[in-house]
Amino acid sequence: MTTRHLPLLTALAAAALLSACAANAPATPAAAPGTAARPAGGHGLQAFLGSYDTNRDGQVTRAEFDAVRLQRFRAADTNGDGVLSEAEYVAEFEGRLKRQYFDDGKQPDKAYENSIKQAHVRFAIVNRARDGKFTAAEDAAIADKTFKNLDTNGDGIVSKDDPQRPPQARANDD
Ligand SMILES: [Ca+2]
Ligand SMILES: [Ca+2]
Ligand SMILES: [Ca+2]
Repeated sequence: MTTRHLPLLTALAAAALLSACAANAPATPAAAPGTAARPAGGHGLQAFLGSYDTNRDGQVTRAEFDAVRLQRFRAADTNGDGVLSEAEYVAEFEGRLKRQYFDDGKQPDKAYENSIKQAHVRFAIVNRARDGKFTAAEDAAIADKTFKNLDTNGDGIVSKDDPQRPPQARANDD
């Protein structure tokens, strides 16, 4: 999925990586645009199940995934105009990150600051129209891609039965 994207996206992703490295933050795997809304600070299948498996049966159906995404989008839209501004988008992410730090008994640190910076970068990526308004339709398009990337056996359910490819392998094919 690397070659067909706009050079600007690549540049933005590179900028995010560079700033993360410059601050000696723990290396975060390159965040592909398709994985933009992954759980705060979490990676992989476990984090995905933790966020979206609402009935805790060990698998995430498309209905569960879509319901949580929509709920999250609506909760983030604090002024209720149906779209997310950059501030709303980042605030929603920061809320989840804060909760996670609290749950882990950690204080905000350098990695925390970097995560917030990356959220700003991600907004520029997900807001494809560059109008400062992240729409539910834009979110749905990303969600679709995220789900299909994880549902590697293509049965419409994300579970441990889906062999997960390492991020590197995922970045190099399409
Ligand atoms: Ca479930
Ligand atoms: Ca809004
Ligand atoms: Ca599956």
